[in-house]
Amino acid sequence: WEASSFLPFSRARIGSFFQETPVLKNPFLEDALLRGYLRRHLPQGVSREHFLSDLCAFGERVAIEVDKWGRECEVNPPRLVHFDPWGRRVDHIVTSPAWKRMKDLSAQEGLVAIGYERSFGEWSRVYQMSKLYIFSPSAGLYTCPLAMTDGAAKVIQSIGVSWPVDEAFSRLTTRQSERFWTSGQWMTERQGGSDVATGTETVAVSQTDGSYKLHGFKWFTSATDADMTLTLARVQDRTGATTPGSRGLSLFYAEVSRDEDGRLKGIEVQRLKDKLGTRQVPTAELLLDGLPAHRISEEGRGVPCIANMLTITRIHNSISAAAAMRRVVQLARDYATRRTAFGKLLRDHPLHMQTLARMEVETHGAFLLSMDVCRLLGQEESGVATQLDTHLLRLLTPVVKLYTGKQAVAVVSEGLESFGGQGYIEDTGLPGLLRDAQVLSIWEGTTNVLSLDVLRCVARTSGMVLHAYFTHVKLNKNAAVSTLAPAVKAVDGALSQLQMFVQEAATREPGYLDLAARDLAYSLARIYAGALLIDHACWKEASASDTYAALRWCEQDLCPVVTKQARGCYDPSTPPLDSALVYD
Ligand code: UCC
Ligand code: FAD
Repeated sequence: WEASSFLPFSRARIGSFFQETPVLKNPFLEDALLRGYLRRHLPQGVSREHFLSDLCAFGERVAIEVDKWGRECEVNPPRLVHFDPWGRRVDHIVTSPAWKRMKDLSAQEGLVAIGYERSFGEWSRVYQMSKLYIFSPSAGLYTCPLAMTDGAAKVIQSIGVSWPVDEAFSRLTTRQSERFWTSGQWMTERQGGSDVATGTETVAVSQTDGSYKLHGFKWFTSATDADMTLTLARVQDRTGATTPGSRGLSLFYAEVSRDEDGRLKGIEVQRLKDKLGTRQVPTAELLLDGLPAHRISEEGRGVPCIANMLTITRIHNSISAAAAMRRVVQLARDYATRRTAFGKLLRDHPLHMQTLARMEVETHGAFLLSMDVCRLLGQEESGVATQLDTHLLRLLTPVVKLYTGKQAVAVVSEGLESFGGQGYIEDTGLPGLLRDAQVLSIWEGTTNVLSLDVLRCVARTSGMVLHAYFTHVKLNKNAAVSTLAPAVKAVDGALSQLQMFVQEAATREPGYLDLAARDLAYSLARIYAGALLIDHACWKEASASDTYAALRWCEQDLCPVVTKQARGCYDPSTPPLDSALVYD
């Protein structure tokens, strides 16, 4: 008689129950909304079939192969080697093999190229961004260099593809992995990431051949293993003087290269940042000590010139935000079919399903907002956009970036909880999703800075961007007499309230709108998403869930700026009260 043979817990025996893990399935096939959106919008024909079958094949590859590389990027983060064994300064950023595989894959799959080949006309951006949406949560943040690469290509295209940036353009947009380059975007300095006009200390010293050498310190440079960069600096005149503020900033193109001794030309990598998330990406502090560069904007027009890059990277950010939400929902709903609590599967607990459904509603909104911006971008680039479309793109780019960035943190955080304690366990890969979501509202412009950008673009266009917004948010007449009626009523009402707010706010004291900026941006996002959800639910092939999602979305406060106004939140008396409260 051996006592141990009857005991389920002894020595190496740790019990017989092991929880089944959540399984990542093909993210394209698993995404009814993405597939529905594409079926609804893409014109029928050969291209459409190619488009959809490519996405399906890519989705399979992401689930089976790429997701593992993404995890490898996370557990094998980049490191900086300052010196070689003999003491020579080399500043090598050592990245994982998986990170390098991501670069090759990105070129081969055309993750930047598709946007420039334009084989699908005005739908090329939707195609490219659909691929990135599928890729993003498995990409080990390789989407970060891709966003900047796309942004750099866009800037080059906008100024004209000629020397000295023609070779760069062809490399940024190639599908040949051995030729493919990525780009950095070096804007932030120690004094300012939002306020680059004040914060930029980097100077550009002109050389006799017409080129420049840059001297300065870039405080945040992501994906610093890039082959080139676009960066801002102030041109020095003969006396060494520079022009302060935004009007003193010019845009420069620089290649990141090494001399015969293997040293970076004109760059010292000071250190890599120790970050909450995005650990897969090398983010460095760089001393620019005579970096050879070419000025590619007119003198003093650096910010408007790099704005094209900001537009692209902000759209990528929105897509990644929606994708993070989609991924956590996909994993959570799979897990709910495998995990039992209180005698039944999680999927059979109505309260748990309500929680996941709320996450799904947010994901619906984020997806439709982000894709609509991609649609507008594609239209603009293929010359079919109206002036109103162009205005709408300008307005919605910051609105959608700031709104989806915040949604992603909330939804991914809720998503982690749906795995219980396992959501907090590092090697499930789930905590990384939350860490990486947190950056989405910080880089490429914080929530407040983008809210103020919205106000500035309204002012600069004399309200034309808002006119475009109010013109575009048209509600389907049939929807008003269907089950969607409550949603239509809510959006209609919120839209009228918003219109009244805008008219009234224009008459208020300076600073009033600044205080309302964030709530205004949220209102613009929620109302627009409501209209998109209703519109999608009106599609003849829409599902009952599409209708349900629209109804649920429109139950929230769609116009918080009016709700808060009514509570006096923007009155001149509030700033001192806010300050007093904060510093009490
Ligand atoms: O964070 C960074 C990279 C991270 C990695 C990328 C990952 C991407 C996603 C990946 C997904 C996983 S790079 C750093 C990003 N930095 C920012 O976003 C800066 C945030 N600050 C702003 O956006 C500010 O609003 C500034 C810097 C643009 C403000 O500049 P100024 O010069 O002080 O302000 P102004 O006066 O508003 O703008 C000057 C000119 C104006 O044109 P003109 O002179 O013709 O009137 C503006 O209309 O620039 C024009 N402009 C724009 N045009 C300014 N912003 C824009 C815009 N967004 N679009 C078009
Ligand atoms: P600040 O401007 O100091 O902002 C601090 C706070 O003040 C924020 O909450 C902001 O919203 C608020 N605030 C600022 N101005 C106002 C205002 N007028 N009204 C109300 N509120 C305001 N930058 C690059 O150039 N290239 C990169 O590759 C890059 N990579 C990055 C990678 C990571 C992981 C991170 C975290 C950052 C990266 N950045 C990069 C920098 C990033 O773009 C900036 O950190 C960001 O734009 C904010 O700038 P800041 O850090 O100077 O914050």
